[in-house]
Amino acid sequence: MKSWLKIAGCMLAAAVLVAATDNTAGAKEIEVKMGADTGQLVYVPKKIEAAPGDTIKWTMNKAGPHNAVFEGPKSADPAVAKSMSQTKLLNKPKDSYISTIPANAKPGDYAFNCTPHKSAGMGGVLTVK
Ligand SMILES: [Cu+2]
Repeated sequence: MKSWLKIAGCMLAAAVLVAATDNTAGAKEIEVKMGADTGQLVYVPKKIEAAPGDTIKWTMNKAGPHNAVFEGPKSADPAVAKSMSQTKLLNKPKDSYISTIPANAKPGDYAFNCTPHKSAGMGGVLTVK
């Protein structure tokens, strides 16, 4: 009985340790609509705040085709910007893809835009905390 308690205590301590050190434990998914419900060429929202390990779900909404390409030179870490980029154009409402913010992503701003609508101002900024 006593040793059973000891084992249970160790397991609990290990579980607490894992929860405290795993920074993906509280990862969240942020949904970004591509194209406003009213048909404007914008991302909704266009300002995103997230942490390493979080994911961004880009969903085609209105007035496609759209994509979501991060700009290396306007990002805190160009390699991370490239890894999160979604170059494929989506045209069908509700089609989506997911970008994961790497665990080692450098904090700072990452600018993104839509290739066909960049000149129309379709862009946004992800701030990694
Ligand atoms: Cu677009």
